[in-house]
Amino acid sequence: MASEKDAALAAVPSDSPTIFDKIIKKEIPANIVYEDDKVLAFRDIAPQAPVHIVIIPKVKDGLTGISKAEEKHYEILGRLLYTSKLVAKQEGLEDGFRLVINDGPKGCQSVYHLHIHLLGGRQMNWPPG
Ligand code: D5M
Repeated sequence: MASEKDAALAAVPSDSPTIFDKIIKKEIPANIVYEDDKVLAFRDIAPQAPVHIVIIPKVKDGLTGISKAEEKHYEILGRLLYTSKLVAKQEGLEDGFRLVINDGPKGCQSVYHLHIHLLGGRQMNWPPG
């Protein structure tokens, strides 16, 4: 199986629909842990920690990644961060957690629909790989 790095290097940055659009439309199954009108959160298919959740905007609106953010995205960016905190609480991560946004090939991004990784349930290390 390809590593996350291999998947990221093979991914072609584009604004085309991704696997996350299929999850949003419920065309493929996902373990959804939080949903509202703007944001969806589901368990990562390849967890890197006991708790590993992906938090995404339901409407991409050009946000293939954080590097494409514009002023018009202020509100959704804030909602994504705030939702990350809500989900961390929901998952019982009182002792701490990590939020990660990968961007572009060197940032190890493999899915071009902005997402925040919420990782927890184990001791994190620094620096990250
Ligand atoms: O993170 C993209 C993440 O998306 C990666 O950790 C795997 C996850 N992923 C990919 N497909 C699925 C499905 N179908 N369900 C749940 N999670 C999924 P990146 O930062 O782009 O490398």
